[in-house]
Amino acid sequence: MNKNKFMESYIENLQRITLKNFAETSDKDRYFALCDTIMELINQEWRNCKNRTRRSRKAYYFSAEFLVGRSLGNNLINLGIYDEVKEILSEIDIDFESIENFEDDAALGNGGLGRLAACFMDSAATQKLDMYGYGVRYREGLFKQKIENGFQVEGGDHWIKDGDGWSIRVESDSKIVKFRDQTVKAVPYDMPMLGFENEQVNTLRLWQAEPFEEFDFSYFNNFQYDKAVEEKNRAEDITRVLYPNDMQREGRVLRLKQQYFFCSASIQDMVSKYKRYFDHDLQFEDFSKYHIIQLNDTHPIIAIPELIRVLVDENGIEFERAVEITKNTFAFTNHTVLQEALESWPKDIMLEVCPRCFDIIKKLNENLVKEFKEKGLSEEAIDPYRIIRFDQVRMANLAIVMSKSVNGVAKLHTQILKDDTFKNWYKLMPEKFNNKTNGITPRRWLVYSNIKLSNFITEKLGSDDWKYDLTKLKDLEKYLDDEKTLEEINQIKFENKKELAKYILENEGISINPNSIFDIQVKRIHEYKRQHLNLLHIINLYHKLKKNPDMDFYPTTFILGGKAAPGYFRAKAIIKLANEIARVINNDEEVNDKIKVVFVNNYRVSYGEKLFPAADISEQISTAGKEASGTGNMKFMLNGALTLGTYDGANIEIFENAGVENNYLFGAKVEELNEIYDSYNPKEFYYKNEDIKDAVDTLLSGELNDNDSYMFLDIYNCLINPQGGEKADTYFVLKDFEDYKKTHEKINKEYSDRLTWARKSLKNIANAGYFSSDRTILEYAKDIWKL
Ligand code: HBZ
Repeated sequence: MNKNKFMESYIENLQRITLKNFAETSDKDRYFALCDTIMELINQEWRNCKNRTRRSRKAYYFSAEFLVGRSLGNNLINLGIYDEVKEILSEIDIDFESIENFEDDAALGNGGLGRLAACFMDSAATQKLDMYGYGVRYREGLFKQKIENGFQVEGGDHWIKDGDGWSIRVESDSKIVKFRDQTVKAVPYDMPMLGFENEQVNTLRLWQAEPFEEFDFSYFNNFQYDKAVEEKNRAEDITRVLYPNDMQREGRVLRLKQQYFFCSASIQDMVSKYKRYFDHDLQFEDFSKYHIIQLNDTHPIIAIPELIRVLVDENGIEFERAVEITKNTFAFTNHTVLQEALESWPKDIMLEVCPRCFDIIKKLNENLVKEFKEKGLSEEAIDPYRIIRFDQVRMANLAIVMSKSVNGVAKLHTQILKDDTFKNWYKLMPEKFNNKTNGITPRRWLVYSNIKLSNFITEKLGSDDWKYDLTKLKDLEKYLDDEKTLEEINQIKFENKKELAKYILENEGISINPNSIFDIQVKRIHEYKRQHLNLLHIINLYHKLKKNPDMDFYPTTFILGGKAAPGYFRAKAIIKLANEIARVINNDEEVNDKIKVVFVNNYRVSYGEKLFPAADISEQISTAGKEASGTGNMKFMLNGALTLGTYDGANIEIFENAGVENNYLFGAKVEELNEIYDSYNPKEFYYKNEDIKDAVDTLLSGELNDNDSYMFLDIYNCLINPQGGEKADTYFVLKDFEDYKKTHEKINKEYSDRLTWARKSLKNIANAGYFSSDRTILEYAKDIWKL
């Protein structure tokens, strides 16, 4: 990059888009001018990539969510010009940080599933894999969380209200999407996905719904302006908002419309390009030679009948042939074993949204049943496989029949899919099933967000090759017994903790001590993730410190954060509980130099970038068997935190790689929980264990105030006093409490041996290489996509 030229074009852009003199421009102006300048810089390479890959085999990642976060810093890092641009800006007296903070997160996802898609985009480009992302351009991303009087209050997230510096509207590639009762235009917005210092620019294409005709002039001419506007709104409604439920299927018509909308537009896009670029010898049999579609969970599965529809209805291909082509084109990833997340659509809703797709699904189901009957299976034996049963379309079954690959996202998770969730399918077609343990991009989650550690690693390894091949971190192990290195590690962590403390003071109004242990749990709020186990433990610890102020105890700051789905009462109760515990403890001068509790407001990607580098302890405490993988656990590990975790998801692989002795494993294993499932009685634990009783009773003792919301009663009930046929403590919080508490005591003791701790921290960093999404995406490319 030519520095002078960059500066020149930046100032030019700034003045052109604002019509202001430089001194009069605002942070917003300066931010958007910088986006423009960077987009100009990558334009050529982006076009080159598009042209070069026209006729190559590509992978298409279909996902209803891409949780991208901010792009400015990450793009500069990937272009290799982060430091230079910062310098250029400071030369003209612009503070980079304030421009950076102007950018709203692109929060087009709920949590792990959406963030994984974004990490995959980064890694695919970095590995020079031709992967295209297809998704939805929601006008409103995931709601903004405010905390009022300890309660979560949701606000809108109109993230592009000031503009969108990172997308190009490609009007000419618009598609028409037809619903039974409505026809809309799908307009693509393309975001560049930059590889790390390698000139590869892939595309994330997000579709926005607009009225087919901007204005219906018949209404207009009849002075029915409201009708005309109504139609416009009805079209725009489709991509107006991201549904905020994670791990919970959403059964509304509008949700299926969203899914069909982006899948139909994407399939049409692929087919029309195929016809355009391959037309001289067009053979649809070859379609699957050039396209492989990875389905990110059940949300995009409607793309399967849509491809058949386009092939059969619009291109005159015979049904059976279309089915064969389709079967070779799709692959399916599952992200959860929670039954409440598995999508099924009532026949009526499907008929209302996409009747032709329902027709096709029905035919696929009939063929399947026929095939099974010919094999001699009884009606009953066929039941678990049916795509349609009791007038419900079971999306996972549709995907499994019609895909060449089915994968889980961590070893244990894939095993559970085989043994349990999809066991019938596994018996029938074992060859389809495979594991792809998740990963995270080290560019965003270390190089960008933890500059100090990143520079330190480069210095120690004598090169920055590790940014391209994260397994190179292993070489850091040669410093395991080097005191100076270990002290430096502690120093870097301390600096990061000071920065976080400053940020938390500014944003949460709570002052925390950077010399205390930073124990962090950030993720969506869900019972299976057991934030309430964390909170019950804090309550009990607080009481112990009150009773015994001279107790040997290393000061600890417990930090929690995450959003609850707006309709998930119990998750919201957990948030209220966290805030109430924080209020009581932080205001109690007898203890607040020893423990503090912070519930960070509006946890999101850009907040995570500040939290992961500053953690000593990473809380990964889900009920064994329930967290498919987790990816936050990897972000903490890569930044040198020790995992306090159950034997679940990718925690297991973290323990395997970094050594269980360098982390803190606790709690029951899946096999044990399966065994005791029917006989489990949490009351036994409650009556036998004083600490448990103390913590649970506090929910109702009056010491904590839920402002008559009955929220704490709800948590109490779900643990030991189940209502209306519910099972008590389904997530085994009380069962695991004692072990959790003891493990915390161990942590608290061991933390004061600062060098031994640093050694463990280094062990984790050095062995985090496996968890790069570069590794994951290469496995998809090799085993499934054959790219
Ligand atoms: O996917 C998460 C898993 O819980 C987590 O363990 C894993 O690491 C991550 C990436 O594989 N699953 C989700 O985030 N699931 C959803 O977000 C979701 C959203 C809407 C739904 C269902 C699931 O209808």
